[in-house]
Amino acid sequence: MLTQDQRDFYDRNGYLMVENAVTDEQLAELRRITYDYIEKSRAVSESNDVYDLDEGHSAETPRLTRIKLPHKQHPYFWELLRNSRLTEVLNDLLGPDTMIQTSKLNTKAPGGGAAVEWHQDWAFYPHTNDTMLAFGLMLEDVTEENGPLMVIPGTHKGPILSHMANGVFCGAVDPDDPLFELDKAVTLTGKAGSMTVHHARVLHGSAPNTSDRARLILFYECHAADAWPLLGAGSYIHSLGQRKLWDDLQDRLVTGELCLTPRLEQVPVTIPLPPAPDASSIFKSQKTGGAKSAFAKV
Ligand SMILES: O=C(O)CCC(=O)C(=O)O
Repeated sequence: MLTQDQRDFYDRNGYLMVENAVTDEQLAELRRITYDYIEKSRAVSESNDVYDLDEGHSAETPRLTRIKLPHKQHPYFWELLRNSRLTEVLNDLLGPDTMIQTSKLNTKAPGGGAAVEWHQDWAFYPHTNDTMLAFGLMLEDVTEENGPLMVIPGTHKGPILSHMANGVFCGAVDPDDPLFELDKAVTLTGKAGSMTVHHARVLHGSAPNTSDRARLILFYECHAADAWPLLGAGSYIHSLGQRKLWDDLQDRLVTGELCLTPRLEQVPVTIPLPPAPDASSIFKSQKTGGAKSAFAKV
């Protein structure tokens, strides 16, 4: 359970660091499964439903940007979210009825693993209310050198900045946007087993990995069951048809019950369209959408 101070900190700043979010045994199992996936990526030469490959990936030197949807790839990732300390933090911050929006295991390979340009997750998937967050569970130590997550405190209460470039949704803010205050950024480093929490509206990004160690962070993006997607990354539900939509909702329930009466709040919404030429992941949207880099300047 989080303390009242931790909850207040999250409400005020839009982020939180939770130490020892998993046990040593859970961490060891997560690492074993993850390195097994990385090992198996040697046989893969193009991005597919499991892997998003980084530049320079080969059978000799696996380089991934991401393992996609880990909670669907391996039951342990799903079990962890449903029955662990993570579940308690989820209920503390979102209430009893919670759903997963998506998951990803961002693997920033040693020596250059890609930056994630500054953005607000909300810009990708606006919902009827913003009771939404992302967990970032560190599977290896995260230091200044291996591409830590950075956040700008308090921005979850501010505007959603433009994520457009060249007329398309590029999934990143313009580093020259006067509303983007990089000097207020906080870097979230920690020991393996620590977990960051960030609100869906908080501005965040991460630099390339300049170390010789992998940076492995397992992200779970979740929301209260009464937050319903409007469009964007959640828009696949519109093409499912009623039966599959219903099944999908059950599959995404983490705790409590589904809620068929969306809570409508006064939230800032811009529909993330038109998409970048390749919108299959944030890395692809930022790259093919022509996002300007805030990290190139640093
Ligand atoms: O991997 C990271 O450092 C950040 C990931 C992220 O913000 C995202 O995928 O939306």
